[in-house]
Parts: sequence; structure tokens; C-alpha cells
Amino acid sequence: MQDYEAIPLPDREKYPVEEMLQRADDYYQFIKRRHSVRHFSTEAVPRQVIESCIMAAGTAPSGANHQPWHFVCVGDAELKRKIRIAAEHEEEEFYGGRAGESWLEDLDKLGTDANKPFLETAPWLIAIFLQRSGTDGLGKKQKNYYMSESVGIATGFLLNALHNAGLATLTHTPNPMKFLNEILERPNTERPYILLVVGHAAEEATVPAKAMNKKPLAEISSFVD
Ligand code: IYR
Repeated sequence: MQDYEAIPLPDREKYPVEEMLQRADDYYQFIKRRHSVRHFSTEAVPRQVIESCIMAAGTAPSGANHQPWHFVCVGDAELKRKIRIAAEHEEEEFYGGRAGESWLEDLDKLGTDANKPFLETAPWLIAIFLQRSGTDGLGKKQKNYYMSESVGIATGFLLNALHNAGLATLTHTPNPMKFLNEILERPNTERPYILLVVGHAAEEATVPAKAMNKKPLAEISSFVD
């Protein structure tokens, strides 16, 4: 049985077709300027900016609206250092062979390696955790649904919000990243999902020219209309 008070849809958005076309294209022009950055400056970013971006991420849809995510925002230099050391330790094994031949070949083309100085230079690291189970308002354990879809969408919202605030990001996935539970004291019911590196790009930051080659519309979509 429906167990909620229904209110009329708030915040209704609707635009004339011309404006809709313009807005859709404006948004594309805006989001295509997001690039994964691997060289960060040490320039500080106010905590309040990060807080607003997390609030935006928290508006994402989720299975049964259980919001199965937790964002640990790390600005503390000592903790960032601990994370860097643990991540580089795992990455050394990964790049040393654990990744397997074909994965390493693909990464060789990217030029990434086990060295992750950005984990200390960037002002913020946001460790995103997926909650396998959660608690309701009364502290009773509850099951979560579609966790990776939900957390993936929230992560997308967060990347958008950070880009909109003029910040550079890197979606980093040290492999494995169980160490984040220990360092950040998160329970075993949570799985580290992605480590976002957030700040301003360093002057010398580059991206691969190839990274600009996004697949064309006809390749990534089909229309049946
Ligand atoms: N976790 C490693 C490896 C890595 C994997 C993929 I797939 C990338 O697109 C980039 C890196 C690292 O962060 O270096």
C-alpha cells in the first residue's frame, strides 16, 4: 500500500522547443569541456564548495530511494598521505603484473603508472562508498537495491557539479581499494566505489589528444522513431 503523502510535482521544468534545443546544446558544450586531469595544483578549494557538490550528488535517484552512498571528503594532509602510500602500494602490484597482460598493454598506451603524487597535491580526495545495506530512520537494518547503478548515477551528478564549479577531477580506482575502509574507518557493509581527486589543474597539466575523440552519435546511439 502506498505509504507516503503525495504532493504536486514541484519545480516543473518546461521550455519552448527553440529554447529546449539551445539548452540541450549548451549543456553538451559545457560538459564536453570536462577532462580527466592527472596533474593538480596545491591551490586550496573551500570546503563549502565541496559540500554543495555533495548535496547535488545526494539528489540522485536510487533504488527505493535508499541513497546507498557515503562520501568521505578528505582535505587533511596526513590522511591524504596515508591514502597515497596505500594506493601506490596496491598499484605497484597491479602494474607489476596483477592487472594481466592485455590490461597492462592498454594502460601502457595511456602512460599511467603506480606513481600517484596527485593524491597528495590535490586539495580534496572524495572517497565514495557503496552501502551494501543501510539503516532506516529508526536504525533498523534495511536492504539496498541497485546499489552500483545508484552510486554510479550519484557519482555522475558529483562529477557534473564539480565541473560546474570550475574544478578539475580524476576518477581514480586503485585496485583493490579495500584499504580505504581501514584508513577512513568505514564499516565492512560499505564497499569503496571510486576515489575522486578534486582541485584545480596544474599549469603543466596535459590530456592525451586522443582523449578528445569521443565516439560519434551514430556509434553510441540508435533511434527507432
Ligand atoms: N587503477 C590504475 C589503473 C587504471 C585503470 C584504468 I581502466 C584507467 O583508465 C586508468 C588507470 C590507475 O589508476 O593507475
